[in-house]
Amino acid sequence: MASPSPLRNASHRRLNPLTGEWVLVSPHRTQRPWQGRREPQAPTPALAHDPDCYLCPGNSRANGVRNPDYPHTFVFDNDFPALKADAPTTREVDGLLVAEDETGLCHVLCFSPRHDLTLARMAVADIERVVDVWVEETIALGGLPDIASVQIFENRGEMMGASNPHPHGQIWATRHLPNELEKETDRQAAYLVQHGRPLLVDYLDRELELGERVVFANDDFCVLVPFWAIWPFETMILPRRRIGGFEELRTREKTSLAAALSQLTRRYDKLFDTPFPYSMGFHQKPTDGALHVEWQMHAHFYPPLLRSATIRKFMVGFEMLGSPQRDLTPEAAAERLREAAG
Ligand code: H2U
Ligand code: ZN
Repeated sequence: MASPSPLRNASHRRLNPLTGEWVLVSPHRTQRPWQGRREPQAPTPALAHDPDCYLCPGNSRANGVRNPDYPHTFVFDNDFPALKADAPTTREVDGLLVAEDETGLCHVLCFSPRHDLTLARMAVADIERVVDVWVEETIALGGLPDIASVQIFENRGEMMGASNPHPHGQIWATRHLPNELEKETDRQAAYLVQHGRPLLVDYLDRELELGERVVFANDDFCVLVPFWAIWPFETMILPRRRIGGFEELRTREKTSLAAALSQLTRRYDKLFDTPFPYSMGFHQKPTDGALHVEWQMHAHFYPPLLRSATIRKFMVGFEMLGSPQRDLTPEAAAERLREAAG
């Protein structure tokens, strides 16, 4: 959609080319009366080391195992994993009732020994160590037989169900492609066949030409609010060259990715003057042994906040039963995030 577009002020729907799904945009609804107020800010953890935290160095976890005195990052097998490495290979089909085994590995990654930090408050050099672990985990888990996908993610903040304020993320490696990865793989593969270029390479080229949804860019990565964003301040981090997965990152690109993560999370915190909750994660090429030249790795940030530190967007009603809907346009959200610099 080249601007100015007649659709811009009317309700319309936008296609997500990565999934084939539509989002409803209702820009006129932002003129609705709003009697909002500013809430007291959520306190940030004051302790650098919390003796009651399961993730702090030297402490015992819920199952009694003691964490090492780790100086930077720390990876461990999730003590309550959603997946186990061993399950019989079976598939049961009874008409519409279809089930099959799913196996995999669940790791927890502490980003820092400091209990009171978040990505936004960590030094770029320390975030780079987190990126290094994501590379190592992708290579180690992705290299295992029977692992088709390495899904890296972080749930940040109580609002997103994070169990603990200690900065940490998770890595789930699975035998089958999860839904989102399967959709994105199919759509990127079809686009490559049809256009001869990767979908997200073409997409970023166009966004950089238009500029209106770009939040910021460095030498190797661009952060933007996608044209088809569902969450009010949803963003993507996209590499500027074609990179299928973490193991393809060059040294300089790891630094640039850490810098982009730092800058984005700082802007988020600034937006409502609160530690910004989100679910974020990286999509990368499947580790099923195929080349996957259609794949462009990227991060999705899905933050729920809409208007303030506590007023969030709910995905209910029409959104659960029909399609996601938003009032604030992606262009307006990008502008707000551009303004939240510093
Ligand atoms: P969140 O990312 O949702 O906060 O989850 C953290 C994970 O850490 C969660 O999956 C695991 C939980 O099972 N965990 C342990 O493995 N051991 C513990 O002692 C506490 C939490
Ligand atoms: Zn801690």
